[in-house]
Amino acid sequence: MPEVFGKIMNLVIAGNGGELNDAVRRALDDGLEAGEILAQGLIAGMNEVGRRMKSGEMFIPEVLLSARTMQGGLDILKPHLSEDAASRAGTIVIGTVEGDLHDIGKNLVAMMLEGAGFKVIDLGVDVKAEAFVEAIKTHKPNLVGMSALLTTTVANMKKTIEAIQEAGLRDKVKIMAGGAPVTQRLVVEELGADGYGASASEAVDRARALIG
Ligand code: B1M
Repeated sequence: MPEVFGKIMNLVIAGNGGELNDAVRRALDDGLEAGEILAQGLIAGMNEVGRRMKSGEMFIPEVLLSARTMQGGLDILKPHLSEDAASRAGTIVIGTVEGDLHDIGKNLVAMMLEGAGFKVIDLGVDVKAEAFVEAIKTHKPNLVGMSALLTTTVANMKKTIEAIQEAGLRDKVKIMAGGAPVTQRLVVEELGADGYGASASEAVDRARALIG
């Protein structure tokens, strides 16, 4: 593994945005793949932040700093992660469900979908079921994407699907969900979504398959 991945990982953990941005740009200049920089540097760093958060070695302000640092790196990688965006593959409304403020994974999914040619309407974080419903009425998407990172907010994915159903819109959209606490079985069999993505690239494949 190139040494730079370990460096990027440590800069995410340290929350050192200035040096991280330089390291990411240098890695790109050196010809490293954007996808590898993302997986082996940024995401690996954030996984370690998660481990330290859980064990009490890192606290919320530090985790926030790491999250902001990672977002800066993502912004630099964004144009390099884009696939051929020549044709619009469909429209997707995406958001992190009510009660949940985690947006790094959702942003990554949105970015990859955009790169793959989808028009993405990002509703942000803490998105209420009614806001998803309103967005479907306004934007008439082919697909709705929900993200959740907390076990306590997974219930709001179900609440959102029910609200879409109650608004008579369920047969107008496909629904995809993802995030660390959910699985294919939970999302499709228990929540009633149409598809699940374990990662941003899987989300792109699933979106393509669902929209046909
Ligand atoms: Co939070 N947090 N956090 N946090 N946080 C987790 C999720 C946690 C696992 C940490 C831990 O304890 N180990 C834990 C959840 C435990 C649980 O419920 N099972 C946790 C907790 C407890 C909390 C708070 C409650 C802490 C507190 O206040 N006491 C609090 C809740 C706030 C709230 O949301 N209401 C909180 C707050 C925060 C910060 C604000 C400090 C910050 C978020 C900053 C931000 O997002 N802007 C934060 C962070 C950064 C994390 C960790 C460390 C990293 C999450 C992340 O960005 N991962 C996280 C631990 C961890 O996951 N290792 C943790 C990187 C990202 C690329 O991965 O989001 O999984 P991920 O997305 C992936 C896939 O899941 C998938 O693709 C993405 C890319 O590959 N995916 C989809 C995601 N959405 C998808 C949608 C799709 C398809 C695929 O289709 C639509």
